[in-house]
This record gives sequence, C-alpha cells and structure tokens, in this order.
Amino acid sequence: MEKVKGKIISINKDLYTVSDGNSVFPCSVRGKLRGFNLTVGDNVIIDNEKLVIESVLERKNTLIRPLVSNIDKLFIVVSTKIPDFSTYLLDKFLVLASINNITPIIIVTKLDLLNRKELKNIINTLKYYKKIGYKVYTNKEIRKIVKEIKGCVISLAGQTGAGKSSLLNKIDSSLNLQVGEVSTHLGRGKHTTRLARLINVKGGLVADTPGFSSLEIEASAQDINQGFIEFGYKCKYKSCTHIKNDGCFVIERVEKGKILKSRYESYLKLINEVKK
Ligand SMILES: Nc1nc2c(ncn2[C@@H]2O[C@H](COP(=O)(O)OP(=O)(O)OP(=O)(O)O)[C@@H](O)[C@H]2O)c(=O)[nH]1
Ligand SMILES: [Mg+2]
Ligand SMILES: [Zn+2]
Repeated sequence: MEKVKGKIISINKDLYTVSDGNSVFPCSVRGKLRGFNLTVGDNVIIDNEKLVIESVLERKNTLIRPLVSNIDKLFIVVSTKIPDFSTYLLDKFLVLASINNITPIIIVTKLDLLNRKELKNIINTLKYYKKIGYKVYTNKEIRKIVKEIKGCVISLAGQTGAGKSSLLNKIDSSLNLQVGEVSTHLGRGKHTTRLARLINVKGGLVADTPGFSSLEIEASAQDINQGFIEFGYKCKYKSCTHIKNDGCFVIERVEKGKILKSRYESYLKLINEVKK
C-alpha cells in the first residue's frame, strides 16, 4: 500500500477520478470524508491499492460555477459583440478573482465583428485595464495564452456565447469541445457546456465552464474596494467608501478622467448589491 498525493479531476456520482500527474486513479471516498463536499480541484491523499481518498488538503479557494477548488488563474473571456461588451460584468469577474485570490487574465473575443470606431473604443478601454495592471489578450494571441496555462489550474468565466469553448479548441484542437451557436436576435447564446471537470491542456488543468460564474458572493464593501486595484488611495477619511464627494480622492480622479468612469459605475453598482 502506498499513499499518493493527487488532485480530483472529475466527479461522477460516487466515482472520484484522481490524477497524480502521471496516473489516474478511480477512487471512492472513505467514511469520514463522506459528509465533506469534495470538489474537482481538491488536493487529496489516496490509498492507491484500495483506491480510496483518505484525506483532503486545505483549499486555497473554491468557485461555485463551475464548482472547482484551488484555482490559480481565472480566464475572463469577454466578447465585444454578441453578446455585447459589458464593462460591468468584466469588473464583477475581476472582483470575484480578487476576493478568491485568483490571478485574472482578460481575454477578448470577436474583435472581428467590430467596425473601426467600435474597435478603437474597445482598444482604448482595454488599454486602461492594462495600465492598471491586468493582463489582457485577444483570442488571437494563442501563444501568449498557452504560456499562462502551464503548471496552473485554470477556470474560465464569461457570458454564454462569449467564446470560451472556441478558445479552448483553438488552444488544443484535440479537445473538440462543443461550440454553441449564438442566437443573433437575442444577442446571447444558450449554455452548451455543463459538467465540471479538469482537462489536461498544454501542461495545465483547465475547467470548461457552463458559461457563467455567478457573483452571488459574500463580499464586504472592503472586498469590493480591494477589487478595484487602481482606487488604492487614502481618501480624506480612512474608511471612505468613495460614495460622497467630500474630499474623496477616488471621486476626484474619476472627475479628472484618471479613473475610467465605467469602473467607478461598476464599483457603485457592486457596493449597492452587497448592501442588499
Ligand atoms: N466572429 C467570431 N465568432 C466567435 C469568436 N469566438 C467564438 N465565436 C463564436 O461564438 C459562438 C459561441 O462560442 P462558444 O465557444 O460556444 O461560447 P462559450 O463561451 O463556450 O458558450 P457557453 O458554453 O454557452 O458558455 C460560436 O458560434 C463561435 O463560433 C470570435 O473571435 N469571432
Ligand atoms: Mg462553452
Ligand atoms: Zn474615497
């Protein structure tokens, strides 16, 4: 008998598939762990003879849609058209990543559908996100995206029809993931991806998502604040929530055009959601 450390890469009813990087073990769960909600991405110790999961290691984070733990990077796939570009959704996902201690990578799709003016606007917006410190790629920059995958556990987030599965197929054509048609008149697609599992892609593990990672998160105003990395100034009051214009440095910088207005609007919207 030997103890092996591995990671759960898929769960199907009572069958937990654990990979140690070389081999794959079909395991069951031992009594004391039964009540514990193991997820894909959990790091576990198994008995490789009995094929039983003996214990689970401490989690770094868990996202719920899809249900995956210990995620290193969140690929935020944002479509520029069909579905329309939403800075609010993008900002929401950035906060989600921040709260869960996940490195966000912004990947922009469907730039080919834009006219020159639309393209110029979007590129300007994306420049802002780069300037404040985020990594931004287009879905044509496959080589750069591949470099981000190696050695990491990755989850994809983004609206249905944003092009997540298409992107993964471009990264590794052998994946052959189902790609859904977007119904044009609605401007949104139907969910074509369902099961949460980690798949081996270019030296990393990637979870294809069911289109949308919800942000019904338990977050404090402070969490939201920290998610807006460029706000990080001390305001007039130490606990300033940047809502009242009474010497708030954030509002001042929004007015001067130093902070993108849509970022500040996203912030207010999220703060309001949290209050509810
Ligand atoms: N024009 C254009 N179409 C794209 C691009 N990327 C994806 N698409 C199309 O957009 C549609 C939706 O793509 P999917 O990859 O299925 O989107 P998804 O994010 O996986 O969607 P769900 O699985 O429903 O969450 C498909 O018809 C793709 O062919 C792009 O860069 N340009
Ligand atoms: Mg998909
Ligand atoms: Zn302030």
